[in-house]
Amino acid sequence: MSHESEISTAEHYDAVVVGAGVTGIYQLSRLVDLGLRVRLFEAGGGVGGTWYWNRYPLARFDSEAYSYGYFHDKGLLDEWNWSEVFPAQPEIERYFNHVVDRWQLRDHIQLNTKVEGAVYDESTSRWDVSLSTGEVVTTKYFIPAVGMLSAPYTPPFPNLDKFTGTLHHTSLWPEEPVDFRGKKVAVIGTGSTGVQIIPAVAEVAESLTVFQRTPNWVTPLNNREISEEEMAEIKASYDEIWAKIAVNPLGGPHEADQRNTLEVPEEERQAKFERLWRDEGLAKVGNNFIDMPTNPKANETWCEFVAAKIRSRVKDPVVAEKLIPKDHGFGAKRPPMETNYYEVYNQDNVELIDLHETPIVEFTPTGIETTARSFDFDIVVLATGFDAVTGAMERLNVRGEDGLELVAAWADGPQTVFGVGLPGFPNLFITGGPHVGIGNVPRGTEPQVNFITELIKYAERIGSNTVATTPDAAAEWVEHALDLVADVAIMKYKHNWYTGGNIPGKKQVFTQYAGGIPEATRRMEESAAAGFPEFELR
Ligand code: NA7
Repeated sequence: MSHESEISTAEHYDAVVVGAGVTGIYQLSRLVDLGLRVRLFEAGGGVGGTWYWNRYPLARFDSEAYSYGYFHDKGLLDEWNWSEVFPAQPEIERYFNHVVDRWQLRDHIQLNTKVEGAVYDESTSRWDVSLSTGEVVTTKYFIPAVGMLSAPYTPPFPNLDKFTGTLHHTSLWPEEPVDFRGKKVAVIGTGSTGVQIIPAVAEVAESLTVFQRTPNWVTPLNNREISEEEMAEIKASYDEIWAKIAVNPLGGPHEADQRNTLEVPEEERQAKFERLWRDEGLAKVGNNFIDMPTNPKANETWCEFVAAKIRSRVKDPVVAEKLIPKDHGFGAKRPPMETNYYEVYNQDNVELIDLHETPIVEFTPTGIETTARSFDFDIVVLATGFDAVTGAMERLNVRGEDGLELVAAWADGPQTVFGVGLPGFPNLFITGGPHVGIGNVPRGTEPQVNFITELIKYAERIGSNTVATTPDAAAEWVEHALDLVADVAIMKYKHNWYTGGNIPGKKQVFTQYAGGIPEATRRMEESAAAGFPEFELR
């Protein structure tokens, strides 16, 4: 192995990382620090991953900014100021550019370069990685950090290609601003993304038609500015913030109320719900009563509270009812966070179309036809989500031992150890894909990156050529991950991206690790201390 500090354009690397998102950037920095010759390939024209691609209007965090960044670099914590609790996309993109410069990673990153395939060569135990530039590079370690919400999903609407107006998927948003002023606009989809962009469009468009299939339990983001004084206080208390995050199952600065919902007297419970409603972001999940995800009756009480809030904010009772979920509880789908969302439906220029009542039949050259009406649009926005968790990996065209295709290996659901090692794919490690600790993404992926780094360090120290995940260890890990949700009430609802239920025909299986990020971390640390028994080093 080479330990050259100088970057060379040679075709062989010790490690190739794919994706310059929050996880890939951290993985790259750890490997560079090991002294490896490492290259990161990124399809986009800039760094930031999710925060590069999702540049639609009003895209923003719904995790508290001060819980999301990198915590191990005290100097970074000290010099970076967040302007809001939930800043918008441009500020987050600036943060990642700042980090890449601060950590001097720019020279190791090749932008505008898509990885189109990777094949494991058993004779050399190396990966041949094909790039959109036409080059093929070889690497010992191949580390896709391609994200769990990065493979955009466009539903197969009949005649979509015949539409002559402007069409944008929110996750492939152009760099130049899209002008909605005076335009007839459609937004399809009311997940976290739809809920963010809809108020932006409603404010300026001549008309906005929202096509909603399943309503969500949408609750207030309650964003606000962070003053200079408050930012100074946050900086002074990062250790305490970290201490809270480190023990929180979802990796957020929250603490569940240890009481069971129905044991709390009605009046006190309602007062707590009012506080949660006014609280910031995902506190509605993290600070709620402990049995909210597991006890359907408990979950119902919070849903009734939210439904009453929706009815109080939407003037037309028929529209309000359409916005209230009827077939799933809070948390069964990832709850979106809103700012002025419900009020949009009180505007004269906004109409809500319930696709359960009148489904889309097809696109036409000028718009959309449902079973009831024909609509003309200048712009259609697809806020239709992602082939989540496994989609980005499956689109990479990876072939492991004996030509094993990843898509085939995962036909019955993803097979991993710790969401990191894949049986049949030696020297390949993933992070931020299936079986990552569910919750705040950087908090879930950071322990994986640390684990991968330690594993590589160990393999290099003992002179190992091949690091192979054992099939038994993967089978055991997958069984454990599925057992964790077997009795979780809200997980019985399958129509969500965590289980693949948003993609027609996709195998429905829970794809994340619900044992909590601290527990996932503990298990990885235990493995490292025991010499990585889930892996065979040859
Ligand atoms: P989501 O949450 O998957 O939302 C996608 C939306 O698109 C959702 O409302 C879907 O309705 C709708 N959709 C999908 N397919 C169709 C078709 N065929 N017809 C009509 N409507 C459709 O994606 P987001 O981008 O909003 O958010 C993803 C995550 O990013 C979010 O959870 C946060 O973690 C950040 P459905 O509910 O399937 O009926």
